[in-house]
Amino acid sequence: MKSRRKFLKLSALGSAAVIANPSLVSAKEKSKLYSTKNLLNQVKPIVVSTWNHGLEANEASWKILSKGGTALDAVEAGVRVTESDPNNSSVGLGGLPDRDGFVTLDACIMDDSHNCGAVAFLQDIENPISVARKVMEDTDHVMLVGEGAKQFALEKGFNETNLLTEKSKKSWEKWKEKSNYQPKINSENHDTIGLLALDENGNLSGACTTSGMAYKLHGRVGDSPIIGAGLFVDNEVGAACATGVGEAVIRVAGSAIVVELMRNGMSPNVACKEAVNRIIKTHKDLTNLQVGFLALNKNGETGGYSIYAGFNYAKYSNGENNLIDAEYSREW
Ligand code: SD4
Repeated sequence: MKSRRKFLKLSALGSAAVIANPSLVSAKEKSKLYSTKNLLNQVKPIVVSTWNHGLEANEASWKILSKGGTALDAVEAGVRVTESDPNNSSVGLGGLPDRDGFVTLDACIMDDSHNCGAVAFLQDIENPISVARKVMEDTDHVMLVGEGAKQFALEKGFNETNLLTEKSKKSWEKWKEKSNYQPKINSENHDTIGLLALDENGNLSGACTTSGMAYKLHGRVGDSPIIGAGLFVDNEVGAACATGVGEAVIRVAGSAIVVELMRNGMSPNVACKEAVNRIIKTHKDLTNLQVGFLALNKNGETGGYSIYAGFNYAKYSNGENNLIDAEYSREW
C-alpha cells in the first residue's frame, strides 16, 4: 500500500504534469483544479499589474486589500493612480493624443460575478475606470462610448478636465513635423495599465485603462475597453489582461482565451504563452507587434508572457511589491 507521504508526492507530480501538458487534463481533473480543497493554499490577497507604473498602482490596491477590502475596490483604486499621473503618457491625464490632437480614453472593469462596465473614446474625464464602474453599477449596459459616455460621466458628477498636458502636446507637435499624420505603432507607445486582484475572501476582479496608441486615427478604439480582449475575469478560474497592439489582441479574444486556457489546466504563465503563440500564428508580419498578457489564477498564481522582450509586471503579495520581467517569444 502506498504510504500517505508517497501518495502526496505522487499527487504533486501528477498536478505538475497536468500543468506542463494541459491536454492531459480530464473533465474530472479539471473540476478538481479549482476545488475548495485545492484552494487551501491560495495566495491572497494579491495584486498584479502591467509595466513599471504597476508598482505605484499596486500600492493603492494593497492598502485596500490588506484591510480586507474587495478586489473590485482595489482594482479601481489602483489604476486611478496611473490615470491621474500627468507624467504617464499612455493612460488618463497626460496621455498622448490621437493624430488630430485629442486625448481619447478607453477603460473597463470586471468583478467576480461577471458584472462589467466599459467606456471607450471618452474625452475630458480624468478617471475613465470610475466611469466604467458607474456604467457597470448604475446602468443595464456594459459599454458607453464617446460623447454619450462623457455626458453620462458629467451627469454622475465627474469633472471636465483638459487631459492634454503641455508635455504631451509638445510630443504630438514634434511627431506631426515628421510623421505626416501616419499613426505610428511602436514599442514606446505601449503602456496601458491592466491590474488584477484576488482579495482576502478569494474573489477576483480586474481593471484595464489606456489612452490607446499614440497618434492613432481619431475614433480608433483598441482592446483595452473590450471585455474578453483587454480584460477578462472568471471567478471560478482566474483573470487576465493585455497590453500592446490592441488590434492583435482583439483578433484572438486575448484575455478570454487566457482565462479559458487556465480553466483547461494551464498555469497562468503557460496560458499567456499560448495566447501569444496564437497571435504569432495569426500575423504574417510581426514587425513592431508587441503584445503582453498578464494572468492571475484563483490560487493566487501569476504569470506573464509577451511577443517581444521588455514586458514586465508588478506583483504585490505577502507584503512585498516587486517588478518581474515576463518571459517572451523573441528579441526585438
Ligand atoms: C491599445 N492595448 O489601445 C492598447 C495600447 C496598449 O500598452 O496596451 N499599450 O491598443
